[in-house]
Amino acid sequence: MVDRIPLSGPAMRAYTSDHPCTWCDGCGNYGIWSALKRALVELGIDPWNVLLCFDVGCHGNMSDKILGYRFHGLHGRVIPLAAGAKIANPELTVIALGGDGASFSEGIGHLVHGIRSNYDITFILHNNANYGLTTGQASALTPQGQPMNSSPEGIPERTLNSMDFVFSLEPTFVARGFSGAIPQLTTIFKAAIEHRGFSYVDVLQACPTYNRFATHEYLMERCFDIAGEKYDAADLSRARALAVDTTGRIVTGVLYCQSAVPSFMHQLATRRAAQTTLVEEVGLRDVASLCSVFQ
Ligand SMILES: Cc1ncc(C[n+]2csc(CCOP(=O)(O)OP(=O)(O)O)c2C)c(N)n1
Ligand code: SF4
Ligand SMILES: [Mg+2]
Repeated sequence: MVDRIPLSGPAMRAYTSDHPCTWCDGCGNYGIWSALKRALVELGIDPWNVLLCFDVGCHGNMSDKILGYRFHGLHGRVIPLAAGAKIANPELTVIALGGDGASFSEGIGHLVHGIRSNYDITFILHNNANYGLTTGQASALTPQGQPMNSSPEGIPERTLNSMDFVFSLEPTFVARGFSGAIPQLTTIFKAAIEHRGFSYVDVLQACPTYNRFATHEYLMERCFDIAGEKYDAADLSRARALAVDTTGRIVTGVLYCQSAVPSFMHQLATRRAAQTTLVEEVGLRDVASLCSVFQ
């Protein structure tokens, strides 16, 4: 893995868009945005070799604040979009970015099948523990009883333990980062991109406007980098126990990595012997006669 910006390859400006950011002051999306660009640059990935797929939400507004190929899809549907693109062109680096609202409610089924299929994509969860874009509604990851804009008395439902849920699906890569720790987040993103399978990265993201319970300061005090300790990231049950327990310190870093499980394309019998990508196999077709049916 490259630790510094390489002498050749893209520079940060290759990913720099002219569009100004519109996130609130202090929003954790700034940190995730910076770390993502830095990770791509440090890995020497040019913008024309990456596809960034965005869900709908505050985080999704990153789609025109960064360069590279980008797709801004429907709420909760980012994983199938990204998986389809990767299947069509396995040579692309494909990254999907989604919010906690989208990923653990509208799109939870896609998350389940993304992990079990082990598509070779990186999934970055912008976990601000609320529906930010729709002005601070409770999501499945908001603490039970926490007063929110749409539920001043707090929601009655129990909070979904997202990490326990993800580990129950036998993932091949799980990491947790914090939007205020950009160098560590960069290292995590690089490891996730390099993993050959579905990489799940939970980023605890500050949302000063609507999340008053897990603030930047709160996360700063509790987040602890496991990279500084002797740690075996191949031990699933230890990783799961560490990930689930956030009562004291919150363990961050690459928590689990299993590279022996083949990715979806390597399991797909019909593609195993293929010498070309599906994108290369798509021929040019004249669809004029087909369109005439609908005139
Ligand atoms: C199927 C569907 N449901 C709901 C919405 C409305 N909606 C748009 S963004 C959003 C909140 C997004 O929250 P989250 O996914 O956590 O992202 P954040 O804004 O917090 O980054 C909602 C409910 C929608 N566009 N489509
Ligand atoms: S509402 Fe929260 S997540 Fe959305 S831009 Fe503002 S601080 Fe960021
Ligand atoms: Mg959210």
